[in-house]
Amino acid sequence: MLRRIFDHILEGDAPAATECVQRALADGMDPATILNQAMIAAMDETGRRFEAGEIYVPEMLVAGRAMQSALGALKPFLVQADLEPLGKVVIGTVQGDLHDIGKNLVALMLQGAGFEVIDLGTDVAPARFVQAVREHEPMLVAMSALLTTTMTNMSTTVVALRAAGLRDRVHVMVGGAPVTRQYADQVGADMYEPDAASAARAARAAAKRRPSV
Ligand code: B1M
Repeated sequence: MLRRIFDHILEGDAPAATECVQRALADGMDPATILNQAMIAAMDETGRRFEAGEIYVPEMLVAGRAMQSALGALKPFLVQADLEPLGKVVIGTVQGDLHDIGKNLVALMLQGAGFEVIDLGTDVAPARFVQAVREHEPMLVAMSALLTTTMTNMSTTVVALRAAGLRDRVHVMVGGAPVTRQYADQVGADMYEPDAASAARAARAAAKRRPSV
């Protein structure tokens, strides 16, 4: 079943991928295994094939759509309804970047961990992050980037938060494939997390302490 989910996502067959995920869950398969071993593995293989020139942007796009659709089937298993609210998180993919699968996964896990998530979507300009912090007063700003050319906008956003006098009121977490802990330190973020599950754990821990700048 994992192999079939992997193949359907790679082929961009959203209905088949979603149906297989539903069947795997109904058979009692662990959601994290489905996510990591089939779904994220299929995205990695898509990226490998794209880099090797074996597929092009349209194929990558349909694989991404199949992934999003299959993630929908996983959602009820990743979000627990009975957790106490822990505060608000403003999340978005940084300016210039349209990748949202990882960001959506992080948003889902944060929701599952008990946060109210304000999702600003993709291609989020620093000024929009600033505006959302003013409006919603979150405890955490979470930024995702998938491109080496856009990750620099994490720094621009931190600078904008600082200029608006808001940086010391929020924790800042960054993540996404090209981002590292060292890069997070460099851009003035408080936290770097490599995946959605660890992002949710770190956010829960951060909710218990004041932001440090
Ligand atoms: Co794009 N793309 N893409 N793409 N794409 C990559 C990222 C790439 C690595 C492919 C490759 O060449 N191997 C490459 C980037 C190279 C680089 O910069 N180093 C690339 C490129 C080049 C491009 C374009 C420039 C292609 C072009 O037009 N010539 C273009 C850029 C468009 C833009 O953004 N301006 C482009 C477009 C696209 C699509 C639109 C077709 C599509 C996106 C669809 C969508 O997101 N709705 C797409 C896809 C699907 C990919 C790959 C194949 C898959 C990305 C993905 O969803 N992975 C990708 C290759 C790859 O990643 N292996 C690739 C699964 C997802 C769950 O992982 O987002 O890493 P990820 O999230 C992880 C962690 O990183 C972490 O948690 C998740 C796991 O639990 N995480 C966080 C993410 N955000 C976090 C935030 C946190 C904490 C953890 O805290 C706040």
